[in-house]
Amino acid sequence: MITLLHCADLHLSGRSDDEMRYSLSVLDEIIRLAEARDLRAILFCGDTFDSFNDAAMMRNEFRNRIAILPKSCDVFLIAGNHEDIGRKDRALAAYDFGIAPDHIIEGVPFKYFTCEGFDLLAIPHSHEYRDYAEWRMPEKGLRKRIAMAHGIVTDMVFAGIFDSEESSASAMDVDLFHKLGVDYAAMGHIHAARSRKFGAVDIVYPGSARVWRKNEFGPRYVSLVHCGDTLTYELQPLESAGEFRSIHLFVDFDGNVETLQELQDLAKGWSPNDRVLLSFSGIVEDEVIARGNIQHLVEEMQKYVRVVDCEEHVEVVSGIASQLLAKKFLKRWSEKKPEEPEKVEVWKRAREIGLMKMRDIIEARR
Ligand SMILES: [Mn+2]
Repeated sequence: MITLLHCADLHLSGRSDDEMRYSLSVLDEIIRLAEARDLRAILFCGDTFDSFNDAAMMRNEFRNRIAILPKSCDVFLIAGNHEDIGRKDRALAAYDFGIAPDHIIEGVPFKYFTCEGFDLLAIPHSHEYRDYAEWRMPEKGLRKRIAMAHGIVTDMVFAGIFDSEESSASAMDVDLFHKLGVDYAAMGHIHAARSRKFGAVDIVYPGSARVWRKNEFGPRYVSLVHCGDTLTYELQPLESAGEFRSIHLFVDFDGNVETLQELQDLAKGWSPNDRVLLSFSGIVEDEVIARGNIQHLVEEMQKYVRVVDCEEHVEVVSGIASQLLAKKFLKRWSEKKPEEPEKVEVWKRAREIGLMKMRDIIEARR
């Protein structure tokens, strides 16, 4: 029994110092995993780099890490759609990534390898795969056949899983894997982890190996593929990748935001590698006070996680509290303060809704 590591969409990026440090820390973890597990191969299934320029720029960083791997661990890398960004007529294989140049697969429909303990069909990202019926490869023997590819498998389409980035790739038919006798399809491109068995083939998307952008929720994984007479796999979470978290915070009319203490308690369950989106919404009388509070909270939370993103949907209705209609409303409202603490939030929200209505009425009169 041998073990391979299937990793996808690492998106190594030099966009900023933090992005570079963070994305490389995930590669470091993958290399540590390979050492500890005595892996036979690592399969980088596309979008290993965020763009061709990132690949060129970060090749030394990549090579230094690959150099740590024991000689018994082979490395294969297929081009994804992101390696084509800014490619011009350049070839990845012309650069020294510390990988045997013929293990970098690009610019061909596919490449076939006979390895110790498994066969490998490597399919780089392409605009179409329709000619697969003509692909010729050796008769399947006893060894398991593993494919690595970057794109969408049409049969994996469930409502709502693709966004514009993901639907940019061309689709493959699951029949491609059936026809070519594939037992395990190591897929890249879809950033959420999902897998499904179709007949004899396991189609596995481990998801992006790191948080690449907003809304990539949940742990990030690589897949460990155990291959012998039988084939099994397990998704291994990557600690260094952290998680994306989104928290909605309410700004009240006076510009106060939820207390820092509550957020700090929540942060106890977070990892320093996490990325958190704080989105603020509410109606305020004075934006300067509200933004001061928001800024303070964001700065405090930056001590707990790698990145704090901030979205503000704050409406300003200045001077409304001095309007006669609003004054009456606010007087009534303050008299209705509920006794039960769990109802206070609803009561506060009623003030925002009421004041919004007031504003509409006042503006309509003008
Ligand atoms: Mn990707």
